[in-house]
Amino acid sequence: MSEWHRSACILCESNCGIEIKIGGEDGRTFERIRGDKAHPGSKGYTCEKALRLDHYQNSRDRITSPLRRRPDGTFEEVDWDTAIGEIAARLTDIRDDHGGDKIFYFGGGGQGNHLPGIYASATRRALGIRYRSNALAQEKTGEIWVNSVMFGNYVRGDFEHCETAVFIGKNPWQSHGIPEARRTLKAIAADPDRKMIVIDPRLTKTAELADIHLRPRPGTDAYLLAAMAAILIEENLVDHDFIAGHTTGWLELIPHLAGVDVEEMLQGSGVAEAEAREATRVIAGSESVAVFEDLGVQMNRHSTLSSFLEKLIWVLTGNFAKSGAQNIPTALIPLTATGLAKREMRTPVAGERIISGLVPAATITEEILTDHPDRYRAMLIESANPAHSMPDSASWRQALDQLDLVVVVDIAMTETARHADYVLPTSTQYEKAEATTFTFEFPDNVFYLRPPVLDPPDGVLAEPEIHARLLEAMGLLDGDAIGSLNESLNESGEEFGMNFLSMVNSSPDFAGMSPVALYRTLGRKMPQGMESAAVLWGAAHRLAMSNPGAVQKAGHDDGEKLFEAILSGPVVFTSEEASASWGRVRTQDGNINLLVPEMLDELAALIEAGAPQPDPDYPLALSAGERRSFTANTIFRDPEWRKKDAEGALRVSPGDAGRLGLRDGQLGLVTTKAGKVEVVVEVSETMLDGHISLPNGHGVDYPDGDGDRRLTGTSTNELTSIEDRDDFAGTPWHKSVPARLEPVTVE
Ligand SMILES: Nc1nc2c(c(=O)[nH]1)N[C@H]1C(S)=C(S)[C@@H](COP(=O)(O)OP(=O)(O)OC[C@H]3O[C@@H](n4cnc5c(=O)[nH]c(N)nc54)[C@H](O)[C@@H]3O)O[C@H]1N2
Ligand SMILES: Nc1nc2c(c(=O)[nH]1)N[C@H]1C(S)=C(S)[C@@H](COP(=O)(O)OP(=O)(O)OC[C@H]3O[C@@H](n4cnc5c(=O)[nH]c(N)nc54)[C@H](O)[C@@H]3O)O[C@H]1N2
Ligand code: SF4
Ligand SMILES: [Mo]
Repeated sequence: MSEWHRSACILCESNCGIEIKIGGEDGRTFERIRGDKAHPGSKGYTCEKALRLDHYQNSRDRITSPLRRRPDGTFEEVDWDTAIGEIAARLTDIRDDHGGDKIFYFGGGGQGNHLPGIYASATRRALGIRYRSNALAQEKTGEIWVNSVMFGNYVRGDFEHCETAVFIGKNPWQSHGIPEARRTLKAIAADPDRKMIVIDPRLTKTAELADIHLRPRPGTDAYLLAAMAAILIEENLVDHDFIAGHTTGWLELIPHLAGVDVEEMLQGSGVAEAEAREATRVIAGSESVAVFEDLGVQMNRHSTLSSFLEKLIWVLTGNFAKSGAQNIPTALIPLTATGLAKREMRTPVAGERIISGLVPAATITEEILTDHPDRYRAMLIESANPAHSMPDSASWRQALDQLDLVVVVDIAMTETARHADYVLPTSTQYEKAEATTFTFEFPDNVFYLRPPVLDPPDGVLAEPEIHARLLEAMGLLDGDAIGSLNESLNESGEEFGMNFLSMVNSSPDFAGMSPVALYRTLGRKMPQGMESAAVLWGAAHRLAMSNPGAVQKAGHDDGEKLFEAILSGPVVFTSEEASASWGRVRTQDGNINLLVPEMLDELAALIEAGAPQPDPDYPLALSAGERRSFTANTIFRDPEWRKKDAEGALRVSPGDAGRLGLRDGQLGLVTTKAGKVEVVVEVSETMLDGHISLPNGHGVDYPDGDGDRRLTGTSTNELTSIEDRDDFAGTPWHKSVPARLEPVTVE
């Protein structure tokens, strides 16, 4: 019998609410999927990808037994006690011999699951793990740093209500990331009183809807944005009242921007001056402007500087803390560490800047492939596939093989898992309660704890159970504390709450371990499959204490009521006025800080360097990893999920194709410093001359019906290099990899 179940899509940060009809012979097939109209965030919206989620749930690559590597590199199945016992012993030895800080933690969650990382924080704390990273450290860390310095917090644009929407290196028609993306874009395009500005070298689906489309040459946004900031000053388009009332550093900033030669900067980006001036005037003349910068600038040259300039443009025009502009949403659990660290942390070998607690993704393998005494010795990888997703896959394979111990927690046998010593199989995101911290809605912010829709198969464990067992096996979970908490839980919820709070307050060690402690106590009282929700009890109480007004305005009297609401389905957890954002600006004086010396130095260096010069060996800029209709990182492994673009074509402009003698559908050879691949060429009017592009998420292998593994498409990180990265944040330049292209001649 088929039944509908409520859940959410796990393919991008929008996490749209869905309903899944489960049926099939085994009662485990996702037969149909539709948008959940009752979800307060997505209101029934989905894109075409959600309908394919059966390829995630019922993948042939699923693992259902712990695996241990044999000396010959093959894997054997072992039982959980053996796996946990051996891993615990080896982690303990590595900690004793080299220090817990030589054990590296990577991952913690993907697009749909952030609870593993929260439970893992207990394991990190218990083992003394100091260095960690995840996908954010190859895209968002530059922006996070700028946000911390300017606002002391994380900001997001309100596209639903803005007069003007600006997308910089962001293609929400395909990548989403704003609520009900396509509906929102179409509404802006259809309204003559609203405007859309897109900055992208490519004529994307989003750009087709735009009023103004600026097409910088790949990797040159900093030049364009510097020119736009300078135009604001030159034409006196800034909001003087806002600047005087809410910012610090304006007078000192002026000479830095007044010194920018608009014409020269625009030559650096290839954008016509009239277009850049028009876009700047539209921004300055709008009642409200929402801005989204994404991978096109964040995985590119001068990315941190571009983030700074982007934010200057909307701050100087007064677009903060109001409807339709930038705001600071509340968080049940913050996705990033906001506010500035008291002391700047650096990585142990390369001395790179650590932002938001994350080691730059591009530096990790350098700090393993060395004989430096402080190199990382072991890695715990959870819900991530760095050997495919991080820059320079070859260096990852080598680094993983060199480590003393690699443990991977995943649902599938991934490119990364193949280099592990132990692979621990976990339940899918539809077999356990899951949630994300991608809660950026404003002013009504939504959290969704999805209950499981299927039972897990025998042989897998959810991540909180894995962490709890590991800590117990290492003797690092305080049994007396757990016993005392369980006793008070038998008394009453209130008793438990008081006991828990006093333990957290009196012992930092216990506080660090508290997610697993909650799981081992409160988790046991939760309905089956909901145990991993335990940690949200603490989060709900914390938020209700720190922001009672917004929680109550959303209809929850206190932390306990909020937790109950979270257990019942998708919920608006805070509701507030736009001006509330001011209360969350955490700079020293509560004003927005305009003067960021590190970025002004980078701006001076950019001006000094002049327009970028093409490399004759690699005359093209390759965007390695464009979002298309049928890409979803490596969440789907089965290539059958794609209805089109099965091989992931390389897009080339008609001009370049003509010059290179390439026809549509022909094979081309792409060469970069790091490697060469043969690809199918798609001649596309959407491309700017000099710019070529490959999709993300391709190039994974998958067993066919006979169990033979077949590789489909190009794995872009076979073509990327770790040294091509932002000087400041260490984020890679994936969107403008120097490349050349030639036809493949068939003998
Ligand atoms: N379909 C689909 N959607 C996804 C994902 C997916 O895998 N597939 N992944 C999700 C994830 S993890 C993320 S982080 C987001 C990313 O979402 P986006 O950042 O929107 O995705 P991309 O297509 O990688 O890059 C955006 C745009 O940058 C442009 N670009 C390239 N070079 C430059 C440049 O030099 N300057 C400018 N201004 N633009 C440039 C590209 O042409 C592209 O249109 O998408 C999410 N949504
Ligand atoms: N060249 C290039 N590289 C890129 C990009 C690009 O544009 N160009 N984009 C980058 C971006 S923006 C991102 S976000 C990263 C993403 O890269 P990663 O963070 O590595 O994420 P995914 O590819 O989504 O892999 C997620 C893993 O989680 C596993 N998984 C799924 N469900 C569960 C679960 O419930 N528990 C556990 N433990 N595991 C689970 C999946 O099987 C998969 O192995 O890729 C990046 N890599
Ligand atoms: S926008 Fe599409 S991929 Fe993203 S969560 Fe919604 S349905 Fe899934
Ligand atoms: Mo991402």
